[in-house]
Amino acid sequence: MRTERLSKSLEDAGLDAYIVTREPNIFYYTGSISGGVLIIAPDTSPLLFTSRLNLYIAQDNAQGCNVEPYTKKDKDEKILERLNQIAPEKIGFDELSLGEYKALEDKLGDVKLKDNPDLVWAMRRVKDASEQKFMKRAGELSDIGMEAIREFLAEGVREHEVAAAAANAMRREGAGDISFPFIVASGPRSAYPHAGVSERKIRRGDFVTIDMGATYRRYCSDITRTFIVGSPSEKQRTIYETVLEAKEAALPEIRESAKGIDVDRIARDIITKAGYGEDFIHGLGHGVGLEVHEPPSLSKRSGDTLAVGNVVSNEPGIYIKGFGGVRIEDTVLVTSSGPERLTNFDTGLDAMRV
Ligand SMILES: [Mn+2]
Repeated sequence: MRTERLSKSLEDAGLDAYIVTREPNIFYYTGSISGGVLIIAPDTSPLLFTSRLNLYIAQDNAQGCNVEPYTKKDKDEKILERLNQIAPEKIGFDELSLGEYKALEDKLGDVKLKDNPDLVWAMRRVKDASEQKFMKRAGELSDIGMEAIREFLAEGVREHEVAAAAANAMRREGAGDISFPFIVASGPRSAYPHAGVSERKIRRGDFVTIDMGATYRRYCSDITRTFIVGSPSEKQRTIYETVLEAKEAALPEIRESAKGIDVDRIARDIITKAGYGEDFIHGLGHGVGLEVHEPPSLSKRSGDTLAVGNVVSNEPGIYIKGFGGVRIEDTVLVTSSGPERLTNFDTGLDAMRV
């Protein structure tokens, strides 16, 4: 039980109890999508408080904990009552709003409240066998979505129609949802890493960058491909090949004990040598799991070291204002025998021409 593992990790962190409030964390520990407040302490059974609205789904799905309902009115009171039963000196938590923090601090007297989301992340960043299985399926589903886009994408269609084609294909095959709002960035808009989706009509000669993902059992995939409508210009070809080379050079470095900062540097050096260092305006990658952005990170400032079971994105990019941009991204699992791509859609420039 994950709740039991968290409970056992409290002592080393100098904590007597822990409050979980973030929805993905509640799901991670209990399997319930009800949200609520989970209170964990050694030698007591974990207790999930949830709203009356989500009580039945919590009762039916939550594992490794007892479930109790709260109303808006008695929520604080019930949580406080439970904490008083445990009588801790120091309580850790994943996330509390300033208001929640102050209200608790006020009523708890001498009890110390300590924010310690790392305790949860230490567990969540290492995906177990079942999580890896779900993430592989999420990766396959996003490949299916990208294939639907390749078939649909053409001069004259609009960005939002492109997104719809992929969402439909992924859902039909069993995706629970999309991992995050689509990015369909065509023409000059492909210079925006976070372009969203517009009504722009795709034109001949456009780069079209698609960044999207599917969820399976709530686990995310994250994939980006840049298509080219028609034939690439020489500059487009150079930029595309540079980004692809950077991504391919970084892939074998995504392995056990590698430092996030070093993996980023491998890709960044290639882009810098090609003269586009200033145009690679984000980190190389981020962790992926129940959330599409989580630890560990691959970047210039990363302090993370990769371990078996980590899942990270590998996504170099070049963005030139007024001209356009290219990003190519895969979701990658760190295994004991090296990196394993969870997204396997084509990357060669010829395969990206529509
Ligand atoms: Mn990403």
